[in-house]
Amino acid sequence: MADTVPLQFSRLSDDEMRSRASEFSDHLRQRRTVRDFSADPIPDGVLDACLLAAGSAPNGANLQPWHFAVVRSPDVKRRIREAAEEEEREFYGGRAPQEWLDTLAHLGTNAEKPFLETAPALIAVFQQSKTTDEQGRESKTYYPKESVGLATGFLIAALHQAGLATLTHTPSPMNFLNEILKRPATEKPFLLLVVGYPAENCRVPDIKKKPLDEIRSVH
Ligand code: IYR
Repeated sequence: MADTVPLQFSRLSDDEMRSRASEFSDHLRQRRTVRDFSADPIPDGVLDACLLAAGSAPNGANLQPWHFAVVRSPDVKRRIREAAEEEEREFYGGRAPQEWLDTLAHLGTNAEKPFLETAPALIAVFQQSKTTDEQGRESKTYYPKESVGLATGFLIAALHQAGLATLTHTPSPMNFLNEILKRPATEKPFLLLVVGYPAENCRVPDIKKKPLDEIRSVH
């Protein structure tokens, strides 16, 4: 058992809880996936603060089985775009079953991914199957996919809170990310996050989220 420290936690009034919950909810509900990015740079320090938030996510045995590769180099972004578009051309050109393409059609996506070069930053999120714990011992990780999913959720929320737009991009397979970013085979690409500001006059699909009574039951 690790040493213990006092929990930092402050209880809020009922009213304060309700107003914080609804303000946070309203703010997160404004987030939209953006596919049309401006090239404007991100201020120094913003991404690192968001990554620290991501790294605080709950995870299996506190092994923190994630790695975030931040890409700002135009040359590396270009190589990622070329490799992703190659996969996407196969996906849209035959690999994806027609049923999948039909379900996706309303989003208007295709194999062209110019945002991978336009956006000021890409964050490749990797899931580690092995990691080194605080004592320097190598360990197999537990619940790596769930852990990395939670960390990515924290990251997307933090980036939104910081005033940045994101796109969750998952070219499949994404193994080219290991090669380009020189990550070991024990790390599996989980998601490629495109980060920046929306282009001027950016438009997004007119889609709706399910209402509460469709996503929750009370027991
Ligand atoms: N990875 C492809 C296809 C795609 C799949 C789903 I499911 C989406 O919600 C969006 C896109 C692409 O990025 O175009």
